[in-house]
This record gives sequence, structure tokens and C-alpha cells, in this order.
Amino acid sequence: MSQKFSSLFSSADVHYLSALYEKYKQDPRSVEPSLAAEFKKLDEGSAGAEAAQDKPSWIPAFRLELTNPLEEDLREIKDKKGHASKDGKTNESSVGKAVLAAALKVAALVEAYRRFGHMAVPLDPLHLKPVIGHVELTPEFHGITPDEMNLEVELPLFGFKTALVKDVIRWAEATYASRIGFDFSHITDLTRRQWLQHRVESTYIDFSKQDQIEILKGLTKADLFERFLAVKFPGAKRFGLEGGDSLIPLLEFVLQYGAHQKLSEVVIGMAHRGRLSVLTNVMDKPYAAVLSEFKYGIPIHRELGSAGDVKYHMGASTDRIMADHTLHLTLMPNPSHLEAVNPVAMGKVRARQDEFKTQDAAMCVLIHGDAAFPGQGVVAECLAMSELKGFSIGGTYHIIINNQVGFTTNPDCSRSTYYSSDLAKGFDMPIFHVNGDDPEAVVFAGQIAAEYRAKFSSDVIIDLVCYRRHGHNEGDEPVFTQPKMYGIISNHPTPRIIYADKLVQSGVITQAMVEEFKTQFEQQMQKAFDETESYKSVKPDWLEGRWSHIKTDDDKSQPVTGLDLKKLQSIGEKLFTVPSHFNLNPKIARQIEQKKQMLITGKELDWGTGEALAFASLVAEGRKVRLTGQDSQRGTFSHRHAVLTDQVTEETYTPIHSLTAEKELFEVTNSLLSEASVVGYEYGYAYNSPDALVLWEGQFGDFANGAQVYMDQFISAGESKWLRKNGIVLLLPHGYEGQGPEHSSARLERYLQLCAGGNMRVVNCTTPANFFHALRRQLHSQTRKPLVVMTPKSLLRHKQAVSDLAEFGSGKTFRPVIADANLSSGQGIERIVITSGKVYYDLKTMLDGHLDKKIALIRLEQYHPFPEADIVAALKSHTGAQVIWCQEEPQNMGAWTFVRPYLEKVLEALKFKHALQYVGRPAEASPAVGSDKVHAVEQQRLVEEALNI
Ligand SMILES: Cc1ncc(C[n+]2csc(CCOP(=O)(O)OP(=O)(O)O)c2C)c(N)n1
Ligand SMILES: [Mg+2]
Repeated sequence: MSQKFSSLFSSADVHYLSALYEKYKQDPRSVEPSLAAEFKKLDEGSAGAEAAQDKPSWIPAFRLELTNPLEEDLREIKDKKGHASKDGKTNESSVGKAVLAAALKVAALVEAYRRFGHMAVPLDPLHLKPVIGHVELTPEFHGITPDEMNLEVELPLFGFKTALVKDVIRWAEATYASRIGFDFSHITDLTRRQWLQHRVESTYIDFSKQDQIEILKGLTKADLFERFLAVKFPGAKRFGLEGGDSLIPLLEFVLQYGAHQKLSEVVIGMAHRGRLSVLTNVMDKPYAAVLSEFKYGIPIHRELGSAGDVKYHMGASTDRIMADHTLHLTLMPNPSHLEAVNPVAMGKVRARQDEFKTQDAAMCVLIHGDAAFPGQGVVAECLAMSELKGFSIGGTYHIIINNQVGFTTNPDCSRSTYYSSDLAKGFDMPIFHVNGDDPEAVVFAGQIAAEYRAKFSSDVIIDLVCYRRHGHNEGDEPVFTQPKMYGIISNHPTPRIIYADKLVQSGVITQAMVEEFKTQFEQQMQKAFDETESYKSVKPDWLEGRWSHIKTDDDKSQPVTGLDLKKLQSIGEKLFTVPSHFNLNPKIARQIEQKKQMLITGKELDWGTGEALAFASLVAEGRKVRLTGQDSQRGTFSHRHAVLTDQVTEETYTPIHSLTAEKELFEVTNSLLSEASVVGYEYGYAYNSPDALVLWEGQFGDFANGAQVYMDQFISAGESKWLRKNGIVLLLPHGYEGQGPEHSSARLERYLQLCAGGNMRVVNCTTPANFFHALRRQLHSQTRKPLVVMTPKSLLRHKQAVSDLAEFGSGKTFRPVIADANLSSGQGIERIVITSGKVYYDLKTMLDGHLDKKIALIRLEQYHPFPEADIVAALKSHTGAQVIWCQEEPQNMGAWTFVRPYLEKVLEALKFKHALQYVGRPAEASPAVGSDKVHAVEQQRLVEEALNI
């Protein structure tokens, strides 16, 4: 029965009344007769209300007639509020029949305001969207009669010692249904919800004169910056903020708050809308710089190998002194792909927090579009990672610039929810809906949101309802599709004018001051415009700060990544020793023992051992290693066991942690079941961290195409577009083993197509030692490049895919090409098969049975940068031989189309007698067959054909 009350009341009232109600249910005579009568009525009344609720008549035709209380009402009522009695209880004997009934009903109404009040807030500056309100916000719904309005009730739980029913309603309306839509009743955590209730119910919007002037100045910058650009560069694309101008004072406040919190960095991720305004008005990019970009185009640093990007995609960083504190601000560069930057910004924040060993080091601010927020799946993925231990960043501050349109699309076509922000309701995050023409409400909501984020380390959402003054861009005609809206907008004053009028009318400032602020800013812009004549763009910030030891170009030769064998053995000893009290699974215990023996004998180290030695040796050098992916702790194929689970207690043990006092140097985390957000996040982590090995592992390589945006827009092209290096590693299980179309190919061809000019390294290693060197090279080369690895599946346990310890030893390096020994010693080689990856072992196994054949194999271990010199060295003495490229992938996939021009060039230069030949599966629509039997036949055929056996 308490459920019945909980829908009507809150906390202690509910318990108290529930107890009485239970008593009444047992025996109606056990409670005071008047109360019994009230309970009886309530039973009948609530049945009626439930019945009324069944009728959908209020959706959406219902329109609440609000009295729209003035702020003064709120002050007056709040100031009159008494303090709740300590125990929050009402004296049963003093509860008069009518008074108690009224108290119960008005309490239910207040609760409804807490839940649905936001639906009655006039949020649309254009007044186009009706304020639909909610049927439960009417006194009638709760059976409150006009006579009861003047009854004095005790409502200690709402802070009223005593109050007239009508005043309580006016207070609830003014608090929850007037200027800010507080949308948090979905929050399940009681402490958080109560904190919000208390915060919201105990204060009102009351800015000092100084604050009001600051808000006006923010609006002035926002408004006149765009207007100046519009006048000087009519029709030029700038994706103006106009209409959403309140974003600027809001951001200013959020940064001020961050400075007070002593954050060292704020990382902002945002799309096109209002970006130039944020760059200049918030990030302090000189106005002259932006104006000169409009005038002369964006400077492109071809001398640094950069292709550049359009001005509204470029990032920036700056230091701002606020509240006697230096706050570093970063605006992430981003592609057109809306919302794609979100996890990248989050990953960068996490890296910064890890570096400073506190979540207080950095905060992420993400600015969204109202159409993009519900539409782009990566938004949901990022919300889903917000509380996960491998990914949490102490709460992201989200702002939706809700201009009520996406390009030409209206909300009825862009979302299935009432609010643009509704997705966030599934994540226990508070949402604050505000009207962009009420900048004080915007900043006030922003303040509560910032406090909440700081207190609960939780995401918060500001839904800034505004409009877009022009078309999607300034050259676009909005009237074609939204004629009514744009008819209204053309006569609608800017937020600056509306707010300035309000301040003048209320006597805060004079009209002369408004004009002075305007003139001052216009003069500043004109001065900046004049400076463009002689403006020299500043040197790009490229490889500065923590990147200053990184060189622009890759090493001329492979850096030495081998280690002293004794050192490796001592690392291995720690890696493969588990505390005696730890209850190891017997199978894993056997495996660990075998690995220990490999280290002792120095013979036949397997793949997992090679990988573990790479990670552990980097950690022992004091480098950070961070690996995420689905089931990456154990490893999808059980080869890693980087985290062990006690079979009795389920406690975990991470052997690599035994190599360092700083456990955080090795972090391997099972990720949520997402590709896009996790790849983006790790790219962001690596973006911040030149000295960390940051890896993402696909469960199977082909799942990585769920993160394709990050390969195409960030990993392959980020350095060229934005002059930002990145050493992320993608581990992508790949290989044809008869497992069907979806688990064979990591779509190698996709990565190779993205390769040019050494932008990334793409490898397919056939030995544990070479994989070890490829990983260590990421931090030991003089520059940073993304590394894409086609990782094996069956080779994880293949008897021949092993390396002796000596191959990991001092002086050893990564080998881009591994050629059979007979190429350097033997003469008369007739056939040379160049191949890569797992099929090498199929070829070798067959060849081992035909040692009389004059055939040699060359393994291409790195596709890009293409190791031309190594291939030349291997081939040059055998110009009479037939050279074959052999792959197990279909002809339209795999490496064939990528390697072909390189190999043909080499053969031509060396004057080979025969043309290059292709052996592999024929072109196919699907990567592999569904039957392992058919696969085996195909595999046998291609191996025989390659070897001509
Ligand atoms: C992933 C993606 N799909 C499509 C587009 C093309 N596009 C650019 S802006 C836009 C509308 C965005 O609307 P909204 O999110 O409301 O932002 P607004 O422009 O209104 O600020 C579209 C569809 C894009 N940039 N990215
Ligand atoms: Mg929009």
C-alpha cells in the first residue's frame, strides 16, 4: 500500500501516512474517525484519478493554464517558508479532518510538480512549441477544491511549517514550472535526488548586478561577433551561434567554476554550431586570426606534411587565468561527423586525470546539436561508458544547443522522444531545460549542474532551447522548409537585446551603458579586422609541451627494441610467479608453468609470452600501458590471462603489477560492448599521451568496422589535418580458419587503402618476437604513428609460430621482412612466394615435405610503410625466379591491390624475367565461405598453386 502513497507523497510523510493507512486497512476503527473518512475518500478519489489517467485525452492537446508567477511571488513565498520540524512528523491528534485531507492532496500536487513541472516551463523563445504541461499539475486532478485553497496546512517536508494551500501551489509552480525545467525525477539514487530537490527548492535566481553585467557582456560578444562576420563576409559559412547566444555566458560560468575547483584542464568537444564564437570568445583565439582566415583562407602547413582542415574543424588550446588560477583549455579538432569527437575528448580527459592521479585534474565539456544527440549512436555509447571504471572521468558536462531544427529536419522527424535529451534519462543524470532567451536561467541551471557534477562525479545535461537565426549555414535558405519559424525569427530580437532591455527596465543598467558595451566590442572587432592586413599567423603548436621530445618523421632504420636476456628472464620470473595463497585454476597453473620453462630454456616462446614481455618490459621502464577491448583481460582466445581470478574468492591478480610500485602503469580493462566509443576514447587517450602504449583490441577484427569513423577521420588522417600525432595500437584478430564470413577477415584492405606517406604502420607479424618488437617500437621510435596489427588466432597456439628468447635480445629490432635463408645462401631459386600472416605456415608446412623444390618464402611483416629496400635485398640475386604474391583472402580483399604496384615496381627495377603472379582466392562479395570443409579445400588448393606442387 505504501506504493499507493509513494506516487503521491515523498519520504517520511509517506512512511508515516502509510503506517496509519495500514492500520486503517486492518481495522478502520483503529485510526481517528475523521482520518478514516479521509482515507476512504482518498481510496475512491485515487481510483478516479487512475481512471482519468487511462484517458489519453490530455496528450498532447491538454494545455496547462499557468498563472506564471512572477519571481517576486517566489521570493515572497520562499522567504515566508518556516523550517521543518526536526523529526518531520505531523502530530496525529492535531490533524483536523479537512486540513489533513488538503495537506495530503497538495503534497501529491507538489510531488507532481517535482516530476512533471518541467513540462509546463515555457522553454521555446519563439513560442512556437506549445507548453503542454501535464494533467497531474492541476489542483483538480488531486481533488483540491477552491475552498481548500485558503486552508492552512503543515508541510514540514517541503519546508513549510504552515502555509496556505494556494501558496504551496504557487511555490511549487514557481520552483518547478516557471523558468527552468528541472528534469531529474528519473534519478533512482535517493541521495542524489534529494540533493537536487533541496538545492532547487531552497534558492531562486538572484544574480548580483556585477553578474548580470557579465552575462550581458557575454551576450554582447556572442551577438556582435557573428554580426560583424555577417557584415564583412556576407554569405560565408560560419555556422553561427545566433539564437543560442546564451552558450557564451554559460560556458564562461562553467569555466569560472572549474577554475574555482582548481581544475588544471577543461577539454571541449563540439561540432560546427557556434564553434568560431567559442574559439574566439571563450578560447581567446585572436579575432584577427579568425578574420584573416575568412579573408585569406586558413594557413596550411604543407612544409609539415599537413593538408589542413576547414576553419570550423580546427582545434585550439590556450591558458586562461581565472580566479587566480591558470586553466588550460583545449578545444578538440573534429571532423564533420557529428558527435564523433565525444569519446575522443573523454579519452583525453581520462589520460590527463591518470597523469595527475586525480579526477579533479580535468573536466570534459561536450556540446551537442539537438538532432545529433538523439540520432548518433556514439552519444548513447558514451553515456553508457560514463560510470565504468576503465572509462569514467568524473562526469561530463553536456550542453545541447537545442535550436529545434537539424539542417532542414524538424524534431518530429529527428527523434522519437519528447525532449532531445531524453536518452540521458536512462543514465541517472539530471537534465536542466532552459530557455535561451532567459540567460539568467541558463547560467543558474548551469551553476546547479556544475555543483552536482562536482559533488557526485556524474554527467549533467543542459538542454539549451533556442533557435537558429539563419539557415543551416549562412548561405542556406531556411524559409523553404520552416517558413513559419523563420517568419517569427526575422522579427525576434536577439538575446542580447532582450536581456539588455530587462536590465534597463529593472534599473540595473542604463541604455547608455548597453550602447557603450556594444560600441566597445565593435571597435575591438574593427581593430582586429584592420590588423588582418598585417596579421601573421602564429607558428602552429606542433610537438610542444609533453610532445617536445617527439620528432616529426619516422626513424631511418628500425630502432633497437631488444633487451638484455637476463633482464627478460627476470621480468619473466615475476610475470609467471603467482602468490602462493592465490587459488589458480589448474589449467592456467599448467600454462604458467610452461611459460616459465620457456623463459628458463629460452626456447619456443609463444605469442602470449611475446606480448606479455612487451607490455611488462615497457611497464618496467616506467611507461604506461593501457589496453581495452571486449574481454581483453583474459583475451577472447584465452591467450593473455593478464588478470587472473582466484578460483575460491574471485579476487583478481595482475602479474604485470608485480613489476612496478605504480600499479596504474598497467591498466587492462574489459570494455563495454562497443567499438566506436572505445576506439574513439583510446584515440583520445593516446592523443594526450606520447609516452603511453595505448591499445584497443577488437574481439574479432571485422567488428572494428563499427568504429570506421575513427579509422577514416581520426587515426589515418588526424595528423595530416590537425597536426596531431597519435600512437594508438589496434589489435585486430585476422586469419582464414574456416570460421565463416564474419570471423576471418579484419578487412586489412580497408586500412591499407588509408595508408600514404607513412601516416600509419600496418603489420601482420608471424612470430611472437616480431610482435614484441612492433609493440615496443611504438614507444622507442623517435616519432609516433598509429599501429594496426592483424593479430592471429590459430597462431596463438601454433607449434611453429614461436620464437627463441635470443630473438628478443639486445640489439634486435622489428623485422619488416623475413626472408627464407636459402635466398641469401642458395642459388638457382626458381620460385619465390611472397606472403604474409598465417598462410605462411600453411605454405611452409607443405614446403617442408618438398625440400627438393627450389622455392623460397618471403614474409612481408609490415605492409606500410612498405619496406621496399628489404624486399629488394631479398629478391635481387634471383631475377630469373617466378615471383608470386600469395594471400588467403579473396583477390578484391587482403593486401593484393596494395602490394601489387610496389612489388611490380621492384621487379621491373631489378629486371625480373617473369611478371608478378597472384595466387589466392578469387574475388568474392563475402570475405569467406560459411563451411569449414569448403574452406579447407580452398586453402589446400591455393597453397598447392602457390608452390606449384
Ligand atoms: C554523422 C553526420 N551525419 C550527417 C551530417 C550532416 N549534417 C551536418 S549538420 C546536420 C544537422 C545537425 O543538426 P543539429 O544536431 O540539430 O545541429 P545544428 O546544426 O542545428 O546546430 C547534418 C545532418 C554530419 N555532419 N554528420
Ligand atoms: Mg539543431
